Amino acid sequence: MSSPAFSLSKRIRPTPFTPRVEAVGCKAYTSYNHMRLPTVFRTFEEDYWHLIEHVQLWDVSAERQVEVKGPDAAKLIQLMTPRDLSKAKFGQCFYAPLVDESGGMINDPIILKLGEEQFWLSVADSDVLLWAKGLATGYGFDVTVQEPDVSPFAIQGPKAEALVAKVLGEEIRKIRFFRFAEIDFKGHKMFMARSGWSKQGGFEIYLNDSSLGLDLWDTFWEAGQEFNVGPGCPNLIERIEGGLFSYGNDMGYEHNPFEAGLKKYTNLDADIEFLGRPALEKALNSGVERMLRGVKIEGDDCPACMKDWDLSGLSGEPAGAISSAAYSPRLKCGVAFAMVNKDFWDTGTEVTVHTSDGDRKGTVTDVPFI
Ligand code: THG
Repeated sequence: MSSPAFSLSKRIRPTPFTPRVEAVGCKAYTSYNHMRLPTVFRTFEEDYWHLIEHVQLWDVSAERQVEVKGPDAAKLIQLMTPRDLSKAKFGQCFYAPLVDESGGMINDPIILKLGEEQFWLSVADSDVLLWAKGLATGYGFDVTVQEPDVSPFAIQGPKAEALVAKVLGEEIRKIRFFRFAEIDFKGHKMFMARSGWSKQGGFEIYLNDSSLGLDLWDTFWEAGQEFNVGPGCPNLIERIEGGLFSYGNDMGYEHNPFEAGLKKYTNLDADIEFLGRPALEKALNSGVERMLRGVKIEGDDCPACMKDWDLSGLSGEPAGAISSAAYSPRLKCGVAFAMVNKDFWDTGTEVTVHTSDGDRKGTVTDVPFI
């Protein structure tokens, strides 16, 4: 049975790189922040091997920036997240859960501090722009909240550093993980961070002028020939192996950061003011009933692309649900994330995975898998 195609229109916005992404064989998009995010070029598995062996150019423009600027910027940003940003400095990136008044997750962006009064939230797929505008208006904050013309372009893979050094100069090797610096691309100043949604290493250039998108792509493409550069995108297999959670798939509004496995980015002990603090304190004290965990699934493939499969204990009790799954060519089994009920979340617990292709044996594990 073939599934219907997804109709593209202006509401699923093209990016500054779309013509190139399509010219080099993008096979499918997902919609992310109302924009096109490529999901596959050759096959998930071919894209995966190429990513872990070479270097890829990724159009991750859909990771939109929500810019908060003005005298109350730091206050508004802190209000949105339980991660302590009081000591944040220019040049640092922070992975942080955003939570609402009830402690539910609104998003899990990377936060960049551009100045004392200027931040970018590099957001996952939910409407943080509207949430931030609403808060700014409701609290009467002296800030502007807008989406600037900024489109992240990622260079990922083991040869990424060599390629980026060739194009932008040896200095870039000094940029540390989750730090950003100003770069010069043909006379245009932009920010670039050592970050990206893979565990293979690499950089993200925050392209700040859409009209330069094709030139940026072509420059890296040509310089990358000697490194076997290829097109790529966040890869389902690699990101599950590496323990990278996808907002909207693995967690959403209905989960708090503890359930989402993001406790280490939640600083309840810090003297900071954020929405949902009472709810999160309560959740921490009473403990949560479910948590995002890894599940290894037996078998030499992983069926279908929709993975909303139930889990049960060996005597049939409900144990949770799978949220993402793929076959791992390196581990030679299925790897999945699942929201797992408390009684089953210990490492090594055996469960039954009710896949669309029949039942499989599963074992609860820690993430990352690799
Ligand atoms: N890059 C940029 N924006 C983004 C993403 C990105 N916005 C949406 C989405 N991805 C945000 N989610 C994540 C999740 C994990 C990481 C980055 C973005 C990540 N985590 C590190 C890890 O797991 O190893 C740890 C980071 C830390 O501990 O500080 O890289 O990819 N621009």
